[in-house]
Order: sequence, then C-alpha cells, then structure tokens
Amino acid sequence: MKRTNSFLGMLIGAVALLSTATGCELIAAPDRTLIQPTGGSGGTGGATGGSGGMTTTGGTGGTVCDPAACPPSDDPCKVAICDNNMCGFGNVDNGTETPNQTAGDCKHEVCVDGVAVVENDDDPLNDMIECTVDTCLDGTPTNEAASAGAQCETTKVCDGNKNCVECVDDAQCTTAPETLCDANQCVTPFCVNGTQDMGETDVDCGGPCKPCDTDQGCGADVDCFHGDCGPNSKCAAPTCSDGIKNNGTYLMDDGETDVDCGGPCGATCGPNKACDVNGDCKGNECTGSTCTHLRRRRSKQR
Ligand SMILES: [Ca+2]
Ligand SMILES: [Ca+2]
Ligand SMILES: [Ca+2]
Ligand SMILES: [Ca+2]
Repeated sequence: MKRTNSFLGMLIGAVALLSTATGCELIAAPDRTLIQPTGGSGGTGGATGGSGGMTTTGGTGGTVCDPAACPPSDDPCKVAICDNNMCGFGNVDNGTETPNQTAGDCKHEVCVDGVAVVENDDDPLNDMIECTVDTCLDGTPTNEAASAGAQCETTKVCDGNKNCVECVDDAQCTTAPETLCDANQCVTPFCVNGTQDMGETDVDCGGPCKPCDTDQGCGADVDCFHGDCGPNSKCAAPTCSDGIKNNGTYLMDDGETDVDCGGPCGATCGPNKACDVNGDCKGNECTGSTCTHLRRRRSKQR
C-alpha cells in the first residue's frame, strides 16, 4: 500500500513536469508583430531560438528572415540585415562611395562606420585646356600652366602660360623658310632683320611675321597682336570693351582671361568665363580655370 502511494506520487509529479514543458513551448512562441514577414504566409507554431533557456524542438514552417526581403535602407551607408531573425540595418563596408559625388572636385563622399563623410580624392578638374596640368592639391583642384615646350595639339607646344603655340624656340621651326621662332611663331629670317620688308606692316611685324603691337602699322586685324587694327591703320590699344580677348604677355602685359574681363579689367568675368585667379571673377571664385557659377556653388554646398 505504501509502495502504491509512492508510485502515485511519482506519476502525479511526472504529469506536472510534462504540463510545465508544454506550457514553456507556448511561452517561447515569438511576438510576430516584431518580425517582418519575408514572403508567403508563414506556418503556424514553431519558433527558432526561443527564450527562456529551454530548447523547443517542435514547430515547422516558421518565418526565416531574409535580408533581401527586408525593407531597404534610405541611408546609403546602411544596409538591410537580419539580426536575431529580425530585419534591421547594419553598416556598409568602410570606404564605400555614396551616390552623392561631384566630378572634378578632388573630393568624394564615402561611408565610415555607417556615416557619410567627405574625404580628399584624386579626382582633378579637367578644365579642357591642354596646356594646364590638372591635379589635386590637398583636396583642391589645381590647373597650373604646363611647362614651356610641352607638346599640345599634336604638332605644337605649350608656351608656359597655358597657351598652345607654334614654337617656344627655334627647335620647333624646321621647315624652311620659317626656321626662327619669334613671339611663339615660326618665321623667316627677314622677320627679325630689323627692317620693314615686303609684306610686313611695320618693322619685323605684320603679314608673314609676328603680329604688331599697339600703334604699329597694320593692314588688317590679324596684323595686330591685340586683334584690332584701328581706322588710322595703327594697331589699337587693348581695352576692356573692344569685344576682343586681349590675351597674353607679349609686348604689353595686359592679358584678359576672357573677352573684356579679368586680368587688367579686374574682377569682371561672369560665371563660366575663363580666369587665372579669384580676382578675375565677379564672384571672386576661380575654380580651375573657370569662374564659378554662384547659384550652382551654393547648391553644391548643401
Ligand atoms: Ca569627386
Ligand atoms: Ca588641363
Ligand atoms: Ca624685317
Ligand atoms: Ca578686350
């Protein structure tokens, strides 16, 4: 009788344990409002990774998180991931470029620890001028003049002042009779003989020789370095309103950087006009070799 009672007690205990175990499986079911569905309707019951320290081995057809099916990130430095079988966001690889890039600004935006930062980049500004060397210097585009004699336009050379010219010395003048270099132009020897010869509009200038300077004789605009042969058949002095880009440092150091602006005309070049320094531009901002468009620049800084 005593043995029977003790057996009954063990049986009741076992049933109690079993019901506890069954209760635990129900408690371990996840809160499905916190799990993003990953396509299709999930099965019922079953959970992966229950809490509470007891492993549930039952349950089939539970939802499995798939990063590809999670809501995508709006932040270019974040990516959808699964964490504890729930959709979340993680950092993209450090150094990943964001879509927010500007060509030619010597900078790029990359992700570092999940945050977009702007870093220096080897992304020089192509100023479309062959006789400048386009580089980045500490995150700033620079377009320095190429050295005199550097090749340009296949058969010409740079003059060291950003211009592509015929010659900088006699070495480039090898086709007779033009065997001498005078003011960046290959000429015949009579263009440098100190007398006005046939075809010259003044001494050693005009016609087949180098163009003439202000107040020298001319027959047409092409005879004048500054491009304006006045009504008195003398080359007119350059002005900031003659409609001519009076360029260069030849004879008179008056180089406008664009038509009637920059250089001796001061900070008068508008957006997209050519410049050498900030002082050539109305907005006082010369980027590369071009005056910056103020409105565009403001929007870029946002
Ligand atoms: Ca860039
Ligand atoms: Ca260039
Ligand atoms: Ca001559
Ligand atoms: Ca001018």
